[in-house]
Amino acid sequence: MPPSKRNVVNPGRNTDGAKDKKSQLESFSAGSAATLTTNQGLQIADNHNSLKAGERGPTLLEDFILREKIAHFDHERVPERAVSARGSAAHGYFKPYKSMVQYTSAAFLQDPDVETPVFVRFSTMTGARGSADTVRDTRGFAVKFYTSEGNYDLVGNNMPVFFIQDAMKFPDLIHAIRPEPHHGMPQATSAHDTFWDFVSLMPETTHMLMWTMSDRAIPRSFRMMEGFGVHAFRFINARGDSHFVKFHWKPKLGVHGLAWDEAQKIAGKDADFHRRDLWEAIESGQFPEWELGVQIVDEGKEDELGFDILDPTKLIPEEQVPVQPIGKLVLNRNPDNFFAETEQVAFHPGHLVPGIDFSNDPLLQGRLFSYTHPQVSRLGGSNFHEIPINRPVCPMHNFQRDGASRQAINKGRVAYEPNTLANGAEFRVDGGAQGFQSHLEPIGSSKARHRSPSFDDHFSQAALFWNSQSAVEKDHIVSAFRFELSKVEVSEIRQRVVDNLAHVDLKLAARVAAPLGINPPDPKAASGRLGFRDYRITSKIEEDPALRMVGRPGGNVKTRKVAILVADGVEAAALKRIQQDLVDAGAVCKIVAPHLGTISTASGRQLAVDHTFANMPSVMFDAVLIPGGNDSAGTLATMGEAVHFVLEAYKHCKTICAINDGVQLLSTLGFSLGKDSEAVHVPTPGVLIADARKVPEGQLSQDFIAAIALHRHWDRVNVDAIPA
Ligand code: HDE
Repeated sequence: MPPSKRNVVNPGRNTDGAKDKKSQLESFSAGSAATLTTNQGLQIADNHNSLKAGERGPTLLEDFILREKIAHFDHERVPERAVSARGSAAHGYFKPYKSMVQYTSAAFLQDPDVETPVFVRFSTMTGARGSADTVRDTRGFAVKFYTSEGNYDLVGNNMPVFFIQDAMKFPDLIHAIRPEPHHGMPQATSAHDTFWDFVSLMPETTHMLMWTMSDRAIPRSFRMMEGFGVHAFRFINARGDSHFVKFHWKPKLGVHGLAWDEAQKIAGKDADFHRRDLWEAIESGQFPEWELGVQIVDEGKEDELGFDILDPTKLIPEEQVPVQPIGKLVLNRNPDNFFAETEQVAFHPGHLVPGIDFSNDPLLQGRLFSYTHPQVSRLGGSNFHEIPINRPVCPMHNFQRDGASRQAINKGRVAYEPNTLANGAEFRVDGGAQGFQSHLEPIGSSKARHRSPSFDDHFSQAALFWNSQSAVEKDHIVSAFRFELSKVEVSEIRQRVVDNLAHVDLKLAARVAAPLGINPPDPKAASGRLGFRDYRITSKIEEDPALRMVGRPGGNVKTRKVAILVADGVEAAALKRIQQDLVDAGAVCKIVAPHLGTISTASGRQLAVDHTFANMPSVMFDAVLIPGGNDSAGTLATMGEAVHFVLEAYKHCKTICAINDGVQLLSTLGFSLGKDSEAVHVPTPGVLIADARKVPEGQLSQDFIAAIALHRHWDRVNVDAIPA
């Protein structure tokens, strides 16, 4: 096709696309009214009593009002998604930094003045709709862009690779990771025999296993996760040139994980932890932001990467191809109705716009068949695109007709193409230059049902990931493998996993194996096993700092939650100053006390209490402040709940600051005020013990804020010895 006939850039229709989607949704919204009616609009006089044959008689079949209400209730539930059932979503916008016209004709990537409305849904992969948020799992990161050329869905994850290389294995993977079919347990976790049985026989899963055993699988917040398109896609420009592209979402708040013990406790104390965190941040005006980044590889140069760009178990190291930031995503509005929006939104990697196209990644190709089916079964038929959250903001017209719950009233006698009867002239859509044009990739090969040998390397990037981790992150990965495998009952499975891990790193495998009651790892054990490829490429790089989470620059305290532990007699003066500084820096402070209501300060004022120790445990916070006041500290030091609060915060490596007498609460940890000359004593990373009289004004706040901004102090001493 001549260049002039290819996709013509159709720039955004206005600069306020975000408003278009909002007003579209508003036209469907319903509020409450002063009267109640049936679904037919008939006013209801009594919504408390059914119609009976006499006051104490049986209910009459005639009661159409009762029947309508109960019948609707009976059908309130729709099937949950087969994967990613548990999710949480928000509205926002995307804005490019500059025109990407050189690479793509996609309209939403052309004009830095155009905001494209988006709806983003985060999810866990494995658990049921009612499962907990903080389980160890991959997170979905699905973005629907309502562009001026139609909806574009970037349906990715918070990890840049996937377990398997070919769509054919997806049902097996999901059957293995889900609750075991005979007894339906365990929920939302991979820590059981069937998962590890499957992955131990599928060494291509090894790289993804490294990611899921890392702290990436227990994010502190959706707002602190990276996102990845995973597969290679294509950018196509107006001349029809193709470049391979990998998509990245980089969170403004950094990439942070929970401690594993903390994640498990949160799952019980607040199963909605991530959902609540996203909701509250948006409600409070602290809008989460990500940068969209791309790694672009010239078509024809992909062989120089040293691995197959079509293999979804491989990432392109950022050291090899840097990520260019091309725009920003801001989430600034919570949904009005969870079911109507978050539950009914229908993503599909095949929702594409001109200027973007697929690669032949066999996992991506399989996804293109899959996503319509669950929407049809979940959302009641083939008209799910008419549900408000799924409608494009640009005009939509075709001759698809009828079906369950059809909304559009298509007028006229013409429901076919070509035709002359619609407008008197011939209407024919056949080889036009406008609209979506598939990339014309030359294909000249025979059919083949086998894996390309270029997919045979299963370990080199798992090793790259391992080598790129900091020492504490390595410790966490080892602990995660140990935890999961210790739940596996069949010892041969445990053995197979560590024998595979020996191909990543022998020391890693030996550390994992040590407490599992099995033999030391044997790298030779797997040789000859079906599915095992003794083939390894030489990575062009040894380490990639972008693969670690710890030690990245630029942390801050925005939206970090600080617990202030008080009882009657607390010294409020120093506390008020620090509290104000924290709030000014964007942190959220909550007063935790033995009871709700107020407590009396040392100077006789009243301080309002937000939470009690019983209703708000330490795992809900990022940092702890213990103000001075002999009576307050003395009371807290005798309360088991308060002592446990700080022990647990210490064990989870959170920043703790005690002022003056507040240090009494840390005596179980063996900490006391520093030497006479010391204003702020730091006995171990992230523990600040201050003598308020000696600290210069503002200094303590600064030190405390800087320590919280580091997220966690994973290298803290004696953590394993602390009972909490
Ligand atoms: Fe999905 N996936 N998937 N997936 N996926 C679904 O679609 C599927 C894959 C991802 O918030 C389902 O509407 C197959 C990779 C996300 O609504 C289903 C294969 C990645 C979401 C489906 C994959 C994903 C889904 C379930 C292998 C990361 C949630 C309900 C060929 C790049 C989207 C639905 C949301 C959802 C199938 C592989 C991400 C069953 C067959 C790889 C984030 O259609």
